[in-house]
Amino acid sequence: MLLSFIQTSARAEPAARTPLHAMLPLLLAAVSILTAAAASAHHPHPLDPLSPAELTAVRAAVLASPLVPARPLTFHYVGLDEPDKADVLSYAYGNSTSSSRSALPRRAFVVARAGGQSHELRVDVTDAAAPSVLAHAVHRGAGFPTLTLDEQFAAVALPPAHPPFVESVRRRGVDMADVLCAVFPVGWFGGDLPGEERRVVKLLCFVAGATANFYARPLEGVTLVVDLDRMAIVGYRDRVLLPVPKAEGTDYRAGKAGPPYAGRAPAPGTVVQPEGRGFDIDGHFVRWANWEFHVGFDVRAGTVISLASIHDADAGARRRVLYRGFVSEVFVPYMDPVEEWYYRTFLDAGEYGLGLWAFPLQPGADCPANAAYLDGYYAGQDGKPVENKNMICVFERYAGDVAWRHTEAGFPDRLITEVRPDVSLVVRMVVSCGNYDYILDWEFKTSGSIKFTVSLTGLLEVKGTAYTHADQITEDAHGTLVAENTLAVYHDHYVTYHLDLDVDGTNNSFVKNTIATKRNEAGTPRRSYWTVLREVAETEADAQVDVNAAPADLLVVNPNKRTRMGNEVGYRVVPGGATAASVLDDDDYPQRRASYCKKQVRVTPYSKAEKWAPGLYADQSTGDDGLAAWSERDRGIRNEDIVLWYTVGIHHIPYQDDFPVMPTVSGGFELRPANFFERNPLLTTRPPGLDQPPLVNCSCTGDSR
Ligand SMILES: [Cu+2]
Repeated sequence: MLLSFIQTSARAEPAARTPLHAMLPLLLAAVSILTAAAASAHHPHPLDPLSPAELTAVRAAVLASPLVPARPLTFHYVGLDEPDKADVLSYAYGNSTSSSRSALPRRAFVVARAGGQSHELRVDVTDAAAPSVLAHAVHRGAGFPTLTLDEQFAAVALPPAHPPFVESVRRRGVDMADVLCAVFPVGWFGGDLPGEERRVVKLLCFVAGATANFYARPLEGVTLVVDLDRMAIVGYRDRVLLPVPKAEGTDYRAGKAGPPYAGRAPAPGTVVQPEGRGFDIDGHFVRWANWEFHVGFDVRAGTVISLASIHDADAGARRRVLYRGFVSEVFVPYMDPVEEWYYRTFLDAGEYGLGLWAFPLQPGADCPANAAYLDGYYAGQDGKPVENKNMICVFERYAGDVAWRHTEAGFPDRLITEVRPDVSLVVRMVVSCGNYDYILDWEFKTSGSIKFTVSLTGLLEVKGTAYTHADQITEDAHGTLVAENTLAVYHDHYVTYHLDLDVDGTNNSFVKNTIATKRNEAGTPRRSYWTVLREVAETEADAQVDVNAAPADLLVVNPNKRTRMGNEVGYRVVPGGATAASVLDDDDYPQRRASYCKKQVRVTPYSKAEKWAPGLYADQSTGDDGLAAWSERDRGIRNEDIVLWYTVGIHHIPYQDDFPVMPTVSGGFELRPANFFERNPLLTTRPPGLDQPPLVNCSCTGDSR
């Protein structure tokens, strides 16, 4: 949302001294704009993200197309239009050898704005030297595409030239050179027929001054409205005069927040892998231990994992787990109904772009010393490729955990102990979407599990207030007083994953194994016990699950594949500590836009068009073309190609400990094999120390007690 990264990356001076109008040129210097790179000698994999050369070709084709003659034309989304799934599967798992596989077409899906309309284009770039527009349509429904960085920078440059704003800043005794503004989507609150709404955003402004944490110092009460198509201020209100919170105690930068540093520090440490990394990165494919998967990038979703499969040593075969998975949306509604806050109901992926707001990871801090890094490329507003360095890291995690163990003390003459240390592979991206930071991890385990972890950190969104002590608060303050004149407002985070699971094949079913209490009628002294009621979901309605409603195991199974014992092979969805669901009223507008957030689990039949939970056009969306609306058709999902949608949810009541920068809080879930393997796939893993140096944990078998 804002420009704070510029000061640290491109300027040595304190952030506070950078006036608003100086921001845009700095940004342009801070990112490297690439010209067309030489086309790769190799065919890209069909799921590879668009290369710089392909992005350049997309731009050329769109700008040359007579279908969209209006200018200026701005690019809001350019992403891979992946080939049909059947074609990708036969490419990836078919019988042909890699040398004989013919390349699939390379196509881009584009959303551009021109002439006050949103245009959708499909562009073929199979031959990047001769790209062609295959299809074009004008979006007629509600909503607008993702905001570009350039238009946000242009918008936040407007207020200092707006006389009423200058007066508001003066009234608060603030130096305009210390003021920074940020772009806030307006949400949707009824009104405006689709196609008639204006593409507007609100601007809220803050004071940096002596701190980098300007979010902690809002110019509360001042709201500007900007029409992005006209790039002009079309609304202004200075509703209430409140103190600007002081800068003292808000900075988080080393040297500003300390010394003194707190307490005794942990000893320095690093991960050493004497034989080097245990994984290979071949193009976009990562191969590690028994796992193989493709790592892609999308400017809206960020990391995209595809074609994840696991080698089953007992079966001597590679088995499919996941076709494609990514974060579909991050919904963050705030819970203060006043004028300056009621509309803060962010859809971070659709409105801002998770990949767009992912910044270079810091080696040795964001990711351990043994990490490898992947770059990403996206199209800027002008369509030219922009390089995003070190955006995804991949590393083996030696956390000191145990994969499995047993000590057997039952023999009178000896003690048997077998331990296998846990090592996993993490794929990480960090999204710094304005004030908040999301650390998004995919963790692959040799047991076959995939763990999804969302870690929240960064800066709270706070509201200026007259309160200086909690005792003064006599009515609902909608937040926690975390500092003088500073209320951290209640809000939610809903991170929704799109997971096209293909468990051991394309067609799967969704199974609910509900724990049900039974009365004992066996004549033994027990009064009750529980057993499992197994239900296979027939349609989408059967698979909308509130995981807190009743204890149950939720599985995606392949009804066409069974273990030797006759159990259907499957994967289990294991919620992990962040299972909040939205408690807003059903008729509330943000709830209608993200109504899927009332259930953590949903299942839909696979449709290439159904990627984005709030719909393709998230900005000012109405919910009429999103996950919940699609599911109203209540399509069949039994033994079909199905997609699991899982929402990690956190009700966030802030506390003082979260201020001025929040210690990381994590939640997530796990996909865990459930009758997928014939037995524990780690049974035959070699214990460390047997024929290797004892580097991690230990394993010992002996006679001594
Ligand atoms: Cu939060």
